[in-house]
Amino acid sequence: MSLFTSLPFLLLTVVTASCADTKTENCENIQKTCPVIACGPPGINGFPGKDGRDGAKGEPGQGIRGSQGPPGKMGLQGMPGIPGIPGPIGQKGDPGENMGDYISLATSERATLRSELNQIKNWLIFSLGKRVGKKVFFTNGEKMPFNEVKTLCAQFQSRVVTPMNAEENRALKDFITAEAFLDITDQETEGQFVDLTGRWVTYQNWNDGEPNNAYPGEHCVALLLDGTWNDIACSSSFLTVCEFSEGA
Ligand SMILES: [Ca+2]
Ligand SMILES: [Ca+2]
Repeated sequence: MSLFTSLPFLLLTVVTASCADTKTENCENIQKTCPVIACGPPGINGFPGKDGRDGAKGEPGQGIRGSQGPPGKMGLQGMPGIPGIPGPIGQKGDPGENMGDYISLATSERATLRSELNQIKNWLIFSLGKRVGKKVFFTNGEKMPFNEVKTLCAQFQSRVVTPMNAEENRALKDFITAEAFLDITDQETEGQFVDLTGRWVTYQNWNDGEPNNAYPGEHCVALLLDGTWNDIACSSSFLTVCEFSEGA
């Protein structure tokens, strides 16, 4: 045993021997002031010491990196930017056309177009149609029931042919190559023939014994090849002839 480690034991021995030579009261007083650790009561715990210094930075972890998260919500619309700098002034333009010259040219072109259009119309009438007064007759050469003839003529802004006088009736007779429907019926009142506007026809040119309203009822009218009329069934098929009004 070293001297340093045996020192407390030696001190305790000295004190004990000293106390044995004195009165008990004095000994107790001595013990109250005794500096030896072995003879006093346990001390109170001291305050915690100061925090230690930060340790060295550790190595990165070896865990698996997570997947990228979804994009965040769209932010608010930004404020409009400031107006840009005005561009440079452009070059001076060409002088405008004289409005009077333009109108004159347009008028001249319209006159030319009108003349050409009339020429084309005359060619069509000469080759395909028949003009009488302000009427022009055209046919597609087809035979069909009255209602279909009426519908077809209306599609071309015209009407089923209707001779209003002997001149028109003669022109129509010269034009047709087969018996043709006229725009005249007595469908509303038997025996009272009117055109499709409801107007009673003042000019009539019936064949002998016509109209006879033969069975099962004849309420439409056909122009025969000799120019006379015959009341016939509307469901029968006759030549399609439409009349157009010039200038309409
Ligand atoms: Ca009839
Ligand atoms: Ca008849």
